Amino acid sequence: MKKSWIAAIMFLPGVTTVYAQNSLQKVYPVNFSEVSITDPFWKPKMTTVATATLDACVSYTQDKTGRIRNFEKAAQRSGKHEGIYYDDSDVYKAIEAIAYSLKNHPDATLEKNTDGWIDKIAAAQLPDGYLNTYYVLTDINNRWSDMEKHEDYCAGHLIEAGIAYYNTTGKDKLLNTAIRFADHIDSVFRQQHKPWVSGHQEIELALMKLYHHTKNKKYLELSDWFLAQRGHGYGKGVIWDQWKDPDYCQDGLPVKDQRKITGHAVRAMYLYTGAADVAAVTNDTGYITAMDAIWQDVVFRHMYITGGIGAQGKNEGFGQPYDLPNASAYCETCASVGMVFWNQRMNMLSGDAKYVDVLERSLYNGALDGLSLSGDRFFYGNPLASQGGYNRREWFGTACCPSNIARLVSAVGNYIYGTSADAIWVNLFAGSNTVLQLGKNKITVAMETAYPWKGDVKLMLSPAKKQAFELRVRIPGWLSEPAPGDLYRYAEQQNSQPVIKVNGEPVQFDVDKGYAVLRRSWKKGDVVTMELPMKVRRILSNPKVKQNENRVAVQYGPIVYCVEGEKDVLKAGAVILPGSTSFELSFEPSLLGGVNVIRFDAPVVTVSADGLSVSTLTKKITAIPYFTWNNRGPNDMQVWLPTSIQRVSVND
Ligand code: FUB
Ligand code: ZN
Repeated sequence: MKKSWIAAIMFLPGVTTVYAQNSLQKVYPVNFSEVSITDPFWKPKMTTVATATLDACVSYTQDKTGRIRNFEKAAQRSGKHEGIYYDDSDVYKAIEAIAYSLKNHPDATLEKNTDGWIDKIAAAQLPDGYLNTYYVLTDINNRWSDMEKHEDYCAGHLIEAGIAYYNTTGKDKLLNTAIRFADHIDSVFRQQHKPWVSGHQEIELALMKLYHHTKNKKYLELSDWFLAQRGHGYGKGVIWDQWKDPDYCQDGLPVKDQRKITGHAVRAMYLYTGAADVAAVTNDTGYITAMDAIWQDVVFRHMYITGGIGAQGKNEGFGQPYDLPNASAYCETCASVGMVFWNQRMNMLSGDAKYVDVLERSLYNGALDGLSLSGDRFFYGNPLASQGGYNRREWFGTACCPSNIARLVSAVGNYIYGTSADAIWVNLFAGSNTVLQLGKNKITVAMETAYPWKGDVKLMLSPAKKQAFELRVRIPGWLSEPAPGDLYRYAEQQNSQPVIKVNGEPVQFDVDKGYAVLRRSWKKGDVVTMELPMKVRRILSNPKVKQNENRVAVQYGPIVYCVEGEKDVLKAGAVILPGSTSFELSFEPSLLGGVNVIRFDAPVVTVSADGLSVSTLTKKITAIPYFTWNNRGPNDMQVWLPTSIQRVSVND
């Protein structure tokens, strides 16, 4: 197949973005390293990750489990492998998170310790470039025999870590180790036309980062090659031979022929992120056609109101359309992180704000829920209802989620701004400063906001020289609907629009794919303000979601709320929210790190002491942001509240 390779695009700090002619890519995300976060919501979270989450990752990786010891032993080529065959990836993901965090929180001790890890990792690499402690310490002759054994997945995380660490520190040891492993994979498989279906996708997106970093087309070709391996019956290993379920890892059909979401949620998200990255460079519309359909399937039929995905534990992934159990919702933290990655890429390819709407929902709800406010406790799954026995934990045997949420939060600056040849794009609302290159001009941009608690956003633009360009500001989709498609709708329809002013004067604006487009010649000191009318909204599910029948969820801005129980005082499952309920909103600075709460009078079901009669008592209920639940002890919780007594229970 003939491919038209497009000019390389660099996301590296200080490197001017090249807008490829005729490229399918519409938006070029601004890298987090170019964005300084001043935001009252995100900055404290980044500090918590730097001070608590990374400590947890380091101590569990290095001291409390054998992950680093595995590298020490592999360097000696002897010793017993500790843990699970994919544990190397946790070390790499922790390094990536550390690298992002060091950018904003320099920490010489942490950096020195990480340098020590990197020495051990590099020492464990075999002379031919292969690097995997599980096979080095078990039977190296078995390597590359079971496509599910995550060798390429670990390679992908090594590549991401190597690039991140180089970008922050300028140290290239890990990056060079990663490049040698990537070259090994290329020579063993692609160059020899030997089939290999990744049993857990990740390497595709990582190779695309390596391609952008090195500008070496080999990595782009290898990434595309990995994508093209799927769907031809090449799979070999437990997924294929024992479970007989190629759809589990999206290998039932060639990627370009896929139209429905299947299987393991994290695998799917990483696959489509990589496919979008490839398509953005090769202009391969086959991937885009497939992903448009798959995205609709995910968002219209499989997505929780929290932006979480993957309803089932049994495959850590997708079930039947509209089957969205709440108490048993799997909604792995990593899957929400993957939703952020993939939706950013879909926005980049389309310039359509609907993808950022979904990204925002997953980020502020499904993903953030994975991290305790203290930063050192984690949810692996993120259910939408609990009887009280489900709590964040310090760590997990399979520990993919902690470092994943750490790397996402540390690099949240990745999702705020974008540029294109003649436009600046504002996607997320977060206090920040950046300097963007537009043509030969530099535009200093500052944003101030109390989002997500308030809807006022202030943008200050100062081009070095006066310049005409478009400022494209996302009009959040939650103003008119909870999510694209008809899976959810507001109980009270109300299509509110923002008020936008430039230098204090209200302006008319066109709306293009969910963005307010402000065209003018911008000059130093221009100020744009946007008022997003926020109000408490009640959300109903599509009736096909049986679990949410006669239930309602509550949202304010992008934040989904829940009711949390209180021992001996309130059972979340007993709270009813009838249609007539009126709400009071208030910001509570000292509650749960400072949050908006929603108060309402609600009938609460009480059962008589003899258990024979049931009545309701009106109580004042305080709903809290879903992502903050389980920070006040092991309480019960519910997102979808019954509208009448008939539906009372913590549903599943
Ligand atoms: O297999 C590696 C990671 O562990 C997956 O992404 C998670 O779903 C968990 O299974
Ligand atoms: Zn995970």
